[in-house]
Amino acid sequence: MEIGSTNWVALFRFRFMKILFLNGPNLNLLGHREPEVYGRTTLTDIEANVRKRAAQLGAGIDFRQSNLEGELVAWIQQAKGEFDVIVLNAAAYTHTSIALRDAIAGVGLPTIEIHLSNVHAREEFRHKSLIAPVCLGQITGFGPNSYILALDASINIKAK
Ligand code: DHK
Repeated sequence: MEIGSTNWVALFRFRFMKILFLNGPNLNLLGHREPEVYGRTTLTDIEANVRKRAAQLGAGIDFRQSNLEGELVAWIQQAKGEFDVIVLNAAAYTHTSIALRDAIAGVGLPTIEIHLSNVHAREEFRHKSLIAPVCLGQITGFGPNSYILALDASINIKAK
């Protein structure tokens, strides 16, 4: 249906891109935890910045943290049909979790792996990411800005 130059059907179908930000274990301690590595910015501050940028870009976001592997798996599974992209800082589970990797592969949503620190410049056990092969890409080492870079990257992902 077109009235004047407005395509109302297209407008009705249009919905904002929705991005799910997931944070793994110990990220609730940001701001106090090893500040020489992770800085002084809290996860609440990061969320506020992400929400501000998302509003500018016209994207909807949900921002969650869990210390439990199973809860992260459940959230990835539930994201299907509700979110367009997952941005995942799996924290230590990055290096250990086959369960998270299988959830990402099983759900098939575009997923971006992020880290505050440059994991490749740290201990050897952090160089290996079990989730990287099933993610679109990795953003690592930009501190809180890793989240903003991932948000910008998400916006540019074309729906498959
Ligand atoms: C956070 C963690 O908690 C570590 O286990 C990862 C990641 C790196 C980060 O830099 O955001 O190795």
